[in-house]
Amino acid sequence: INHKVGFVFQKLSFSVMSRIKEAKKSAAYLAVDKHVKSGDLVGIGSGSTVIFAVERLAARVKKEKLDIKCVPTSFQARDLVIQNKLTLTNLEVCPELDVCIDGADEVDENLDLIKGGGGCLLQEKIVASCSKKLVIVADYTKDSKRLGDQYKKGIPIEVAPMAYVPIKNRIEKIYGGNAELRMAVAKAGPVVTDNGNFILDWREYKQDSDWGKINTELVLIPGVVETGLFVKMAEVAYFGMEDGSVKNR
Ligand code: ABF
Repeated sequence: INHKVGFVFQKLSFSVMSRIKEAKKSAAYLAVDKHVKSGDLVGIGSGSTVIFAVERLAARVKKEKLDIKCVPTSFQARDLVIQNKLTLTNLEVCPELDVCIDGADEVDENLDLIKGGGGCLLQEKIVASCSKKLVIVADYTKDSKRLGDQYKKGIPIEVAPMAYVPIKNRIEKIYGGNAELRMAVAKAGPVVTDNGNFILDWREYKQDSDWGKINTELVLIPGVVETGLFVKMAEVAYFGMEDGSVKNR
């Protein structure tokens, strides 16, 4: 019986996974079609949904001879751009971008975001801040009323390695909750970001907080490099839904 239950469970979770994958794809394809035109300088976010955005960009470059240049937000994004034979550039050459397409861990009803579950928050925030608009692509599980309703892994905070303990203590003392050092698989050591820093995942904070204020306060702590709170940055978010439709906000 256990074997049978396991099999049914496996089948069910497989179908949920493939529904989520399809949702990511529809959101990413639609966002690319609506927001990218020839001549654009495009910020390329990180994560699994962005893979579909890059796939769509590559198809349009081939089919429509779309002329775009891409600035990646991580090692993963850079690799995606190269693998898909898109034109790679950087912020030194192109400091002002037309659009940035990126994923998110959670999007609330004001379009405030938690990002950085994949550890790429610093470059994602820099590239987004250099773009005329930040377009978020996500599946329906990321859609939330208030930050913290959906994403339970906490707010990622990128910190200088030497300062992670004092920063952790300070955050817990001022705001409460736990700010845990993010560890690599099998606790092999701390996760090190593309920028050589550590990440604290801050959980059990108050959900109805003023995130703009908290973000500003956090980045003033010496050693805090950036936070995964993206407040008033996104212009629009596309959510692929369970029924195959795409909703935007
Ligand atoms: C990046 O990838 C991150 O800011 C966020 O943590 C994550 C979202 O990933 P996915 O698209 O795989 O859900 O955008």
